[in-house]
This record gives sequence, structure tokens and C-alpha cells, in this order.
Amino acid sequence: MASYRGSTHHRPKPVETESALFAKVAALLLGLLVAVLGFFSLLMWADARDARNAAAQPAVATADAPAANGTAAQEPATDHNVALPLNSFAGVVPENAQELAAAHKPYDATLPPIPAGDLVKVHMTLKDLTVEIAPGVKYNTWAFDGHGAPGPIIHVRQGQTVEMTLTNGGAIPHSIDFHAARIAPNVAFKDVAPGDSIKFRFTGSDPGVFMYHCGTKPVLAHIANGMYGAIIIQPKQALPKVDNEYVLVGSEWYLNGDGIKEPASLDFGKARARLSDWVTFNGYANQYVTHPLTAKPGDTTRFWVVAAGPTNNVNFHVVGGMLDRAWVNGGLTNPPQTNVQTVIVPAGGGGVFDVKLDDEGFYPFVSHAFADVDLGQVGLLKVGNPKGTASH
Ligand SMILES: [Cu+2]
Repeated sequence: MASYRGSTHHRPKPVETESALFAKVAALLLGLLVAVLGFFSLLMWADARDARNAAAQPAVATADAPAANGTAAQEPATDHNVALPLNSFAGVVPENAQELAAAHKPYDATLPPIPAGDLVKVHMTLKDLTVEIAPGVKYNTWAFDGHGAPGPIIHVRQGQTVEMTLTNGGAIPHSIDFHAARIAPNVAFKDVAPGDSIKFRFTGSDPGVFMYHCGTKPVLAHIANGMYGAIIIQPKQALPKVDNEYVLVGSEWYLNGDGIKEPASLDFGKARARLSDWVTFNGYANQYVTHPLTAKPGDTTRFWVVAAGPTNNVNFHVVGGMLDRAWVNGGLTNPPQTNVQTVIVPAGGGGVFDVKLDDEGFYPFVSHAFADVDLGQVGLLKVGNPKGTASH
């Protein structure tokens, strides 16, 4: 059979019938039709693209236009007061925001002393609590220890045992997860029903600054609603002596309203999309701008920083200074990095930073991811008694 394959040219040439000729012409016409249709569909696609661009244009222009031009009311996407919760509400504050910011009592960032004894008892009672997270902006939190976010700063020495009691005074189950603890989470970090308590102990074996938070699902919602704080485990072998020590817990907020007339609650969709409305140190936007932390010229100041998230890192930086010593990742068993500009504190992590400032002045401390500064994650270290205000 194989030998025939090479000899097809021996086959007699078929006679071209009338019907075969018709088929050929039809195929040719069909081919032309396809080409013409293809050309038109290309034109239509280009038109559609132009139309889409044209449609996008006015929206962009309106977003940039001042609200006073009267068109904002018809363009809900750009009006924070009537919009669906698609935009950030961060720009919306009451008219007397400055006054309210001045009247706000800032979260005390001072590192508290270490309690005496081998056993440190901590008792927190969870409460659903409405707090301010920016001037005049109210938010419905689930708060550790009933004081809003962050929860209380826990400070112990390496080797001390923490006895944690958590009482759930809220409406739904909660829990508490310590990153500083080496412990079976299914036992210690389990959900506590409303009205119930849980008690467990762990030893502060690893020196550093650690996050604690509610670990009840969905964790994103529980952390976003303010359920986090910092625990500091001071190493047995003392760190270099410093003059001031402050604790900063970074976190961000996702609001379903502006929080001015009515308290806002969590917008879970925005939390998943990472569309923060406010980003804060110790739970309130810009509070240490209005009420600066203080130091004297020549002082070394130690910052104990936790990034609670739920999602954002803190890119810690001190404007006009240097992180002279930086214990990266919050652990204190390794030697610090020296003379670094910015260190990432990852969400769920910590960092310890020593900063020596010789000259009088206002030194902003920020997350150098500047969208977060714009939304409130900035404070001032006031060194000495400088005149005027800071440039940041
Ligand atoms: Cu919770």
C-alpha cells in the first residue's frame, strides 16, 4: 500500500463539473464576506473603546472638581455624605475638628512599669463600645477592656508568667491570641461566649514587642473593630538605657458611613479591598500631632511599635532623625541594626527603635507609606520647646 502513496499524480485529473465551479465561486464570496465583516467589527471595537474612554472622562473631571460647583450633589460617587460606602470617608470631619482634636484625650503612649512578682495577672472585660477614631468621627468598636482601641499595654519581664483572664461582656463570641505566647491555641485562644470568661497562663519566654488580638472568625472583622493591643516582654539582660519610651500600635479603620452624625461600623467589603478610611497610631488619627510626645534635646527615645493591621504594615520612620538602633521584627534576642532610615513593621509584627535627637524641634514619626500619613498615621515628637508648628 505504501508504494501507492507516492504515485497519486498517476490518478486521472477529475473533470470540473458545473456544481464544482459553483462551489468554488461560493467559497470565494464567503471568504470576501468574512474579510469585510472582520473589518467592520474592528471599526466597531475601536468605536466602543472611544465611547468607553469618553464615558470615563467626565467622571474623572467631576471627581477633581470642587464640590461648590453644584454638580457634586448629582454625582453620588464624589459626595461623601450621600455616597454608597464606596469611597473613603477620611476627608469628612466636622467643622470644629480642630477644637475636637484639641479636646481629645490622647491614648497614653508611655510604656507602663513592669509589675512586681513572678506572676502578672491581667484581667480584661470586653465591651461593645462607641469611641472616636478621628475628630468627631465615632465608630462602634468591640473593645478589649472597655477602653477602645488599642487594648491596654501589657509590660512584663522575660521569665514572668502572665495569667490572662478574659471576660466577654460583648454580644458575640470573642477570644484573645498572644503572639508572645508559646501555647496550644485551641486551648488558650478559643472562643469565649458572651457572659463567659477564660483564664490561661503563659510565660514570657521571648523578649520583644508582640501583638495580641482577638482570633475569632472572621479575624479581619474582629481586628478591624479594634480588638488588638501590644505586649512587651523586657529582656532579662537590660537593653541600653534610654530617656523616654513610647508604645505605638498602628491600625487602620474601614467605615460604612462618615461617623459624624451616626457612629460608623465596619464595612467588611472595604476591609477586604484594603480601602482604609482612617489609619492611626493608638487608635485615633493624628492624635500626637495635636498632643505631641515629648523628649529633651540629646535624649534617646525608644519606640515600641506594633502593626495591628488588620492588613497594613507600618513603615516606621522618624523625619529628621535616624533609627540609631532598630530591633527588626520585634524580637530582642538578636543585635539591632544600626543607623537605618525606615523599617517595615509587618501586620502582626513589631519593632523596637531607638532614636537620639540632639536639636530642639518637632520630629514627625510616620508610616512612610504616605497614603497612611494622609489618613492619619502621623505623630510628633516634640524635642525641647520649639516655636511654631511642624512642617509635616
Ligand atoms: Cu473578637
